[in-house]
Amino acid sequence: MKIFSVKFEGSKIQSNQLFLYNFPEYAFIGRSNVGKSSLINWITNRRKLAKVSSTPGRTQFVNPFLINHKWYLIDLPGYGYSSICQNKKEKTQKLMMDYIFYRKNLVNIFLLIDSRICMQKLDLHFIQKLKIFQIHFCIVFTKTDKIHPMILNKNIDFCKNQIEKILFSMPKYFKVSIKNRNGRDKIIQYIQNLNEIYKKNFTSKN
Ligand SMILES: Nc1nc2c(ncn2[C@@H]2O[C@H](COP(=O)(O)OP(=O)(O)OP(=O)(O)O)[C@@H](O)[C@H]2O)c(=O)[nH]1
Ligand SMILES: [Mg+2]
Repeated sequence: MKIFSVKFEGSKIQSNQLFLYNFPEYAFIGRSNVGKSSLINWITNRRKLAKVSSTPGRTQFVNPFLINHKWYLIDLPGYGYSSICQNKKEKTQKLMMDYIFYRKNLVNIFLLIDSRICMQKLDLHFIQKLKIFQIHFCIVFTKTDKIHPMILNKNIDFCKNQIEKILFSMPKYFKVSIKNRNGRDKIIQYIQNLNEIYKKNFTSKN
């Protein structure tokens, strides 16, 4: 699938500002600084679309990007440590949670894990919630350029083990490096497949 059009629809700072279209949505979530905004920029091939920073807590709102006039990529604030003040952080987390757990058009969550740091308590807690709310998700191991391939595989096995204690099996996962330009095509293909399924289900219901 070629990405020929990308439109930023403006930051949504409250849940009631969320848009009403029936297009499928794909959201990126994970600890602050894991690489969510960078991955969106890379998928869309636009360097400065989503704001990236080396300081955790850069993305603070729900940021929707309309792709090819037909589906959305959603950049979300991260969870865990961030450099923003407590009051702001609480609002940001509520907005993010409201979006994830109550959004009907949300087809899939890409849950990003830093391949060097592996699963942390917060990630596992988040996966538990996704399970309870029956939200479809897959895992993306990020920053794979920063780690030796053998350690990467070892870390992935460790994560699989942790996840299998919560779910019956490991969900689909991807390995990406923005620096080495690895993993983009597989993610786009995955989205394309889910778009097809969404289209079929949507047309059969209407
Ligand atoms: N080496 C390397 N650095 C990366 C990669 N992906 C992201 N980064 C860097 O990681 C830092 C954080 O990236 P962001 O995309 O802002 O992370 P985020 O998850 O959106 O962060 P918040 O919005 O703060 O939650 C930036 O300095 C990026 O350049 C990667 O694949 N390889
Ligand atoms: Mg961000």
